[in-house]
Amino acid sequence: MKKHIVVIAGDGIGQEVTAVGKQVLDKIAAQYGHEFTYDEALIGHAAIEATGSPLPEETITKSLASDAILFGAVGHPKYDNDPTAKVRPEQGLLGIRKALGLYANLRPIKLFDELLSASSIKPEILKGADILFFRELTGDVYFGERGRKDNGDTAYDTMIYSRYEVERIAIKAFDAAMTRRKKLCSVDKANVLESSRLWREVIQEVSKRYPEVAVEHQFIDAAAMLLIKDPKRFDVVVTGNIFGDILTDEASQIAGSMGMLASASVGDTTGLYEPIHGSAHDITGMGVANPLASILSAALMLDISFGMKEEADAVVNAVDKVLKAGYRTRDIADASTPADKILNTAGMGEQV
Ligand code: GGG
Repeated sequence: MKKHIVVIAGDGIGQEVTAVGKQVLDKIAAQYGHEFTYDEALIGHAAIEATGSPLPEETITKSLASDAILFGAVGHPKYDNDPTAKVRPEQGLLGIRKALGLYANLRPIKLFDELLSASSIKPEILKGADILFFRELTGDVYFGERGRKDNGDTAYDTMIYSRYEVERIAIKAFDAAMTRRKKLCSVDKANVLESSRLWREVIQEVSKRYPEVAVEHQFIDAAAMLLIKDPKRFDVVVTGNIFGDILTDEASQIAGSMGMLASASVGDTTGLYEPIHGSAHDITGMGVANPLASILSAALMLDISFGMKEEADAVVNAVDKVLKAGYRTRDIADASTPADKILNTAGMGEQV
């Protein structure tokens, strides 16, 4: 099969891990007789430096013309320390999700047994946990009206959702639940927030079309607690943009590290595949970032965008094998990992 992929590596370790994700795609193409062609595009701080914009028009054009996007990360510490900056790297990522209509962000919390000890949660609580998060991606406080008033002394961000926005992500999550253990947990804050009350109303309406799926509703605070206390109770979790962002960072500790979690952003156009982690400037340039989230994102691309299930499974199995052989990047290593098994970014890529 011929597929055209746009690589948007972005900032910081995004460059380092995406190079490895692409290497794995190349290996798959060679092994299975596919032809993958690539183009590159700018985003985030790298794009601001080159063009003045965090999301150049060319990046959108190239993305729309592609079969899939392999994405890295955006961010730069200089903006974190400048709250008045009007142009920021993150606008690139939010902008491309919106421009491409990528409203559903799938974040599988896949626990490799070999990494049970890498988590600070007890193995007996973790073993068998398998959760698929659906984070809504184009609404919420991320896209609601925001601003300052009272001469800048008061700031506001508006949490906003429409029935249509909730319904379309709900359908994706219920469809997924039907292919899994038929359990769906919707996370909101309906005891306080009006937008959450609409969220819950729509989930309840959509659930009537899926009588086989057992639905529960949790408030975000309770969900955050239950995720650590009893992760196995969850199958599919559907939630809004900000709650999903926070909960999945928390859930990365079930998988052992932020460096393990892949994601797929899908919706109206070309799918975008990226690790959930950011640009991690504290380790940028050191060559030690864990590339497995990028590799597993490439596997999601093969499966979801290209329908190459066997190839996707081959990638996941390769990761499993490498972990079983004891290889670790330093974020998933522990005191028992022999020094010669601790690999850098390129070394882990080579093993996979
Ligand atoms: N690969 C994910 C990434 O780059 N995250 C940085 C970021 O700014 N994310 C915004 C968000 O998803 O909430």
